[in-house]
Amino acid sequence: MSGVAWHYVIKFIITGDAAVGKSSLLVRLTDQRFLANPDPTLGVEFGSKLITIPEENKVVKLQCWDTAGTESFRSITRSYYRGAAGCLLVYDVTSRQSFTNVRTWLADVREHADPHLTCILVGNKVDLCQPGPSDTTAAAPSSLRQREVPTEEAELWAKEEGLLFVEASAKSGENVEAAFEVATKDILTKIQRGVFDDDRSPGVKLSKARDTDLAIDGQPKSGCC
Ligand SMILES: Nc1nc2c(ncn2[C@@H]2O[C@H](COP(=O)(O)OP(=O)(O)OP(=O)(O)O)[C@@H](O)[C@H]2O)c(=O)[nH]1
Ligand SMILES: [Mg+2]
Repeated sequence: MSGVAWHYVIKFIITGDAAVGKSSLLVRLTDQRFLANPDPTLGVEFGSKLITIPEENKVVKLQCWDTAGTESFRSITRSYYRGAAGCLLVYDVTSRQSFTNVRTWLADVREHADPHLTCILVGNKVDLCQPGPSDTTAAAPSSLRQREVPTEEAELWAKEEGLLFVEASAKSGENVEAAFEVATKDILTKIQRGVFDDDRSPGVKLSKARDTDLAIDGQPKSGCC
């Protein structure tokens, strides 16, 4: 694929408590797979993915910085907040503590990131509280866990804080790409309104290619030699 087969590059950060599934969400997005025993992230990890937003007729390259949830890495991970245009603020729907702690993560992001950054609250691991014998992606009955954060409560808090919201599962893949898409659409709207631009916003980069050289399937329209 051509190196210029995108309209925008958008920088995302992924934050939240340790073990809520940040790296798993990124691996699901970029590699469409789930690791049962991933190593905890040491500092930051990076992943990239091209997505298409058909409604906007745009191809967007997501550059995602997946940060460690462990406290000892905070000063390193904070330095990656600067310049991000999007943030996935992740908690585990079976952990009340991880939801309580997203307040601290959000405060941290607001202190160190672009004030116009788009933030989406992601309640991960919904598969753990979804029984259903016909649903192969749901947890086996023995591994079912109690949901500790009701959807309505998280949704309400997200609304109060001006965040987008989705529940997802890195294990089943449910809503993973959708979380990034919803946030990306919001960022594209901000670009159109002039909130983000190429000069002032390091988290957003515009393609130098002409629009006519790009197709929404991510492939260049011409120059196939
Ligand atoms: N059932 C289930 N388990 C998940 C899901 N996402 C992650 N996990 C598991 O949760 C554990 C932690 O996942 P990670 O992706 O390493 O969590 P993290 O937030 O990146 O953790 P740190 O890097 O330490 O901050 C692993 O055992 C994963 O397999 C999910 O959607 N469902
Ligand atoms: Mg991780």
